[in-house]
Amino acid sequence: KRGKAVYFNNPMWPGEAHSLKVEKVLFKDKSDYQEVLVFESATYGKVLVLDGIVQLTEKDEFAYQEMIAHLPLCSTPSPKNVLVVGGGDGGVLREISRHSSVEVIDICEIDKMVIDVSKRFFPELAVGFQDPRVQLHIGDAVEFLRKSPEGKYDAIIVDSSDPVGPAQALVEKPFFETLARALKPGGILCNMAESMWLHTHLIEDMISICRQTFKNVQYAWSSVPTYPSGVIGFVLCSTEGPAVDFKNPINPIEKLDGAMTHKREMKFYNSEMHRAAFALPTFLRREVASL
Ligand code: AAT
Repeated sequence: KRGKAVYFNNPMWPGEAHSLKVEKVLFKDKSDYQEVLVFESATYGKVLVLDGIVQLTEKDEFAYQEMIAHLPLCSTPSPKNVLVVGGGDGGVLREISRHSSVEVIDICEIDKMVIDVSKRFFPELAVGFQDPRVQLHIGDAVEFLRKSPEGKYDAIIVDSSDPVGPAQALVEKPFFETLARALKPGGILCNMAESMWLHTHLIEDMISICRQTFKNVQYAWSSVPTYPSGVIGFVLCSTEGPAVDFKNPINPIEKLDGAMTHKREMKFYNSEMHRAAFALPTFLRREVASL
């Protein structure tokens, strides 16, 4: 009885739980930051879980990684310097590497165990680390951005976990200020922004913080079956500088050499999905008043 109650106690989604049948636990350990679990599921392939929260499954990871990477990178004419916050599995790196204009891909992940586990169990994602443009920094992104040179990046992608545990500070105003400072004029931020069904208040807070720091702020979303409520959102922001029209990709993926010739074809993102991602249901527009 007590065991069952624990399932429904996650503060991010009280009263509900999503289950996947476990065929075999492949790895379980406690890092300095969180509990790391990998299991083989019956129907979604291998699954990575941090502190009891599903971060990715082999079956649907591409929907999230492709959207969080290409929504910002296809919204900027020729991205050169890109930073990933979190994303230690390497999936977002894999997607960024399709963009041949990119010269530097910095990644700041707090937990080395996530990287090691991904290299061992998720080679299709960890392949992202093999790109010679990738520079890995292991540490807290808050500290990394505090020290980052001003105006370095064309795009920053915050692929971080939910704001319980090590990612808590990543949804607070001082962090967004350091992100804005690290971007070039007209540079773009794409931030994982939870579920419209479960977290309208979190989304509202994030959007209002971003509006204080950035010029242009938009919300987009995508379907990811194994994330709570089956959807995940993204806040896209640009700094003062050339106007950015997020809804119409200026750097369409269909025109990139790397996009289709890459060893692994894309499965989710295309320009039509990009435009569709910004269409918002009426309740969300109403609840997040400024959208
Ligand atoms: N692409 C997989 C999806 C993730 S992983 C999020 C990563 O962010 C984790 O590897 C975690 O260790 C890292 N992280 C958390 N806090 C910090 C920090 N302060 N600095 C650097 N990295 C950090 C996200 C899935 C979203 C799930 C939605 N429910």
